Amino acid sequence: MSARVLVVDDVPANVKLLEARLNAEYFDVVVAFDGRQALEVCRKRLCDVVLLDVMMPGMDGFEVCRQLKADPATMHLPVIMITALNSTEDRVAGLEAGADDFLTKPVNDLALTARVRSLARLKLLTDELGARAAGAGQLGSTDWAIEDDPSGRILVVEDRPEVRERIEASLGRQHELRFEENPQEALFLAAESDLDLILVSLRLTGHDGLRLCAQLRSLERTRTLPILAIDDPGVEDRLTRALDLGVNDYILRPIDRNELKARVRTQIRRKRYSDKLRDDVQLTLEMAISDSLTGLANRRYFERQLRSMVSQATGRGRPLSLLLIDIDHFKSINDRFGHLAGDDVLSEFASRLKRAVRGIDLAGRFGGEEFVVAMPDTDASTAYVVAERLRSRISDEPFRVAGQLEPITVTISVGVGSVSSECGEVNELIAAADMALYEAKRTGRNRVSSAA
Ligand code: GH3
Ligand code: MG
Ligand code: MG
Repeated sequence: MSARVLVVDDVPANVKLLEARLNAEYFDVVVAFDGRQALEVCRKRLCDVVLLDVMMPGMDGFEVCRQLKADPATMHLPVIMITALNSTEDRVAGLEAGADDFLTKPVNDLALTARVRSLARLKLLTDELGARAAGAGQLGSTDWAIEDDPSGRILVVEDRPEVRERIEASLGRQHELRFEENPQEALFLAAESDLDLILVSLRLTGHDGLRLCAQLRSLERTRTLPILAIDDPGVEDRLTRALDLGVNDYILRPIDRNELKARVRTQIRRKRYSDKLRDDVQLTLEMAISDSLTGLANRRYFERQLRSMVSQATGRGRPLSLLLIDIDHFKSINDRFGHLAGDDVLSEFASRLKRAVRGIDLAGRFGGEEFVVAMPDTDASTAYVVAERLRSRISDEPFRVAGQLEPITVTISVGVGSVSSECGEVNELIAAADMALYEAKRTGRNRVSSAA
C-alpha cells in the first residue's frame, strides 16, 4: 500500500525524522512547514493521511484540522495530531477539532506505522466508495458517506476489572459493549454475533491474547473483523507480532479515554465502509443477472444458463423443457389501469411464477410481459401439467393491485417446448416454444399449447 503522508511541522528536524521513518516503511511523503502550506497540499488532494503537529506559530494544528474537517473537499482526509506527551487537554481539543488519531512526542516507530497504516486503509476505502458514488452519478451527494461518529457492537476481551471499568466509562455510553474473559468463549461469540470491533488484551491471566488474534484472522466469519489490541508499555516485540498477525491497531495501558474513543471510531468507520463496498459489489452482481422489477433472471443471464442446461441434458440423454409465457392483452391492462398497475401485475405474476416452479427450475423475464422457465429433467407431458397448473393459478385468482379497488383478471398463454432428437439446440428449443405460444394465442388465449 503506497499511501502518501503529509508531514506538517514547523521544526525542519522533526519533519526530516518523520519523513525518514515513513520512507523506511515505504510510504510516500510530502511536507509542509506551516498550516497554510498544509491546507494547500490537502486541497490539491496531494496526500492520503495528515500528520499534524499541534504547536506551530501562526495557525496551530487544531485550526488546520478544523478547516480540513469543515471543507467537503478535505473532510474525509484522516488527520493524526502530534501532541506533547500526556497532554490530555490537547487530546480533547484535537477530538473537538475532528482529529482521527493522536501520537505523542517523541513519536514511537511502531505507533507511527500502526496509526498511519490504519488510517491509510480507511482513506483508500473512502476514496473507493466516493469514486463509485461518483460513477453512479451521485457526485456531491453524501449518501455514500458513513456517519462521522458511528456507534457499534464491541466485544472486549479483558480480565482486569480496572481496565474494564475504564473502557466502560469511555465507550459505554455510545457503544454496545460486551465483556468476556475467556478467549475461546470470545472466539465463539465473535463468530456467532454481528460485531463491529473486538478489543483484545494481549496480557490475559492464564491465556494467550495473541493466539486469539491469530484465530480471529484465520476464521472465515471473523477475518475482516477489526481488532484493537490492548497491551502494557514496554513489550514492543509482542505488539509487533500482533500487528504482523493482522491486528488493526493497539492502545497501551493506562488507557487514555480520548485516545480509545478515537481509535474505536476509526476502526468502526473503516468496517462500515468496507461492508458498504462489499454490499455494493453484491448488488452490482445481482443487477447483472436479474431483472429489477421482478427479481427474476434477466434475458441475457437466462439464455446463458439455458445453453449450459441444454448441453447437459443432451449430453446425458435427459429430458428438458421450456415454457414461454405471455400475458394476454397486457396492453389493455396498462391502458385501463395505468402503467404502475401494470408493473404491479408483472411483479405479482413473477412471484406466483416462482411459487409454481421447483427450486432447480430457472425462471426469467424475457422482456416486457414475456416470461420463460427452464425445467431440467422434465419431459413434455410433465411440463404441460406444470404450465396448466400455473395458467389456472393466474386466471382463477384475480390480481389485487395497489390503488385499484377491483381486482384485475389476468390470463396467460403458454407455449411448451422440449429437447428432443429434432430439437437439440437452444435456438430450436426457443423457436419451438414460441410456435406453440403463437398457437395458444391463435386458438383463444388463456391456454397452454405444446410444440408438435
Ligand atoms: P397479447 O395477448 O397478444 O399478448 O396482447 P398484449 O397486449 O399482451 O401484447 P402486446 O405485445 O401488444 O403488448 C404488450 C404491452 O406490454 C405493451 C407494453 O407497453 C407493455 N409493457 C412492456 N413492458 C412493460 C413493463 O415493464 N411495464 C408495463 N406496465 N408494461 C409493459
Ligand atoms: Mg401479451
Ligand atoms: Mg407480448
